Amino acid sequence: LFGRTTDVREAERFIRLFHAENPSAGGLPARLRDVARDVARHGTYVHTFEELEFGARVAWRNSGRCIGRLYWRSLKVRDRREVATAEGVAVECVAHLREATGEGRIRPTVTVFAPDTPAMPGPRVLNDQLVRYAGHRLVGGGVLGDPRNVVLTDAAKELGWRGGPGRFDVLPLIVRAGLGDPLLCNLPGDAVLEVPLRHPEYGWFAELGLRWHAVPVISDMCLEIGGVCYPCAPFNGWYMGTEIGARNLADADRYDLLPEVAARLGLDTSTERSLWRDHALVELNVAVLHSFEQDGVTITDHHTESRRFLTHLEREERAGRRCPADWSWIVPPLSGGATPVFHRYYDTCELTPAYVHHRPTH
Ligand code: HEM
Ligand code: NRG
Repeated sequence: LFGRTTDVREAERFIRLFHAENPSAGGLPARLRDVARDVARHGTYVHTFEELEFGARVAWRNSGRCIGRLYWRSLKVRDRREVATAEGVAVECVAHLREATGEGRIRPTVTVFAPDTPAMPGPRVLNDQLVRYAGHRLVGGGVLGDPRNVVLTDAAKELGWRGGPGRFDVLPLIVRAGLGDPLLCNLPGDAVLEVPLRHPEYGWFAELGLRWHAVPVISDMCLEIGGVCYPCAPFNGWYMGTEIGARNLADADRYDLLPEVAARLGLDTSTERSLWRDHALVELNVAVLHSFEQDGVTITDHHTESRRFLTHLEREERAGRRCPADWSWIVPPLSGGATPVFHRYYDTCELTPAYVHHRPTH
């Protein structure tokens, strides 16, 4: 066996959950019997579209690290379970980007490709997100671009990619089907919306030449539903500004821009006590929110999103459900204590369906 067999107890638990939350579906005993029979005969079973859609949405609802869960019911589910070839996956990932981007009106979307079965593992995208900026190793040491992606960039070059070298070169997709060789696929430029960053007050900010892509599409997590693993199920919502302004562009092991922004702001960087880092962080985050908003690209700020998340918790409680949350991921990386999510503890249980990080494949 190369692939994976389904645990029938997991399957039964999911089918019961689906019917408990969707009483109009009907026919629970018959469905349980059919699923048990299919698992016994074939080692797995096939979800109905309704089960898949519900499973993908509940997996979002169960994501303890995600602050954006208030709208979990509105997730758009693209059922592409018939797609298992590398070419097919690449084509559908591009289609996902176009549909989810919506010219800036971003729609939370997941595309579900073929699952692991006892006979064959499902396809996989090796990129951790569909859109990633290259990190080019420089000869004298150091990295041009996003240091987070040097290994992926090496892999792409190894497979023949000739891009860059710039600071924001969009990497090609690397897709692997079943046990086959990886396929390289360049993303068409018009499928990748990007936002050039500028500041509402400081004209020089645009000269820094910074940009970020509009849509975060996580493509290296496995969607687990009722004992079935979908190893390729790229999903997206929209960005919270701090992800870009307080982490991607600010972290010392990412774009590390605080010293440059502080210098341009004319801050005193000779002492930590001038709080130049904090000041630069705020202006960087102002620029991110301002630029996305001006370009009509959906984005949220951490104050609004924190309040929404507490509304979500209240709703879940009223529905009689446990809602897992991981404080260290929920609290934003900027002004944590100024947001209401900071001042409390959360239920740390783990629930399925779920999006999970699987063993790295490269
Ligand atoms: C993590 C916001 C939609 C699933 C996160 C994080 C943020 C966030 C800020 C933490 C990221 C980090 O610190 O690196 C949002 C917002 C959304 C959204 C604003 C807008 C609609 C979604 C959707 C899904 C999802 C549609 C799945 C269907 C997750 C998961 C994680 C996460 C699984 C953890 C990722 C990991 O472990 O690396 N989200 N999210 N989110 N979100 Fe969301
Ligand atoms: N911090 C990562 C993205 C992680 C997920 N964030 C979301 N997810 N907003 C980054 O690229 O900065 N989402 O599905 O919307």
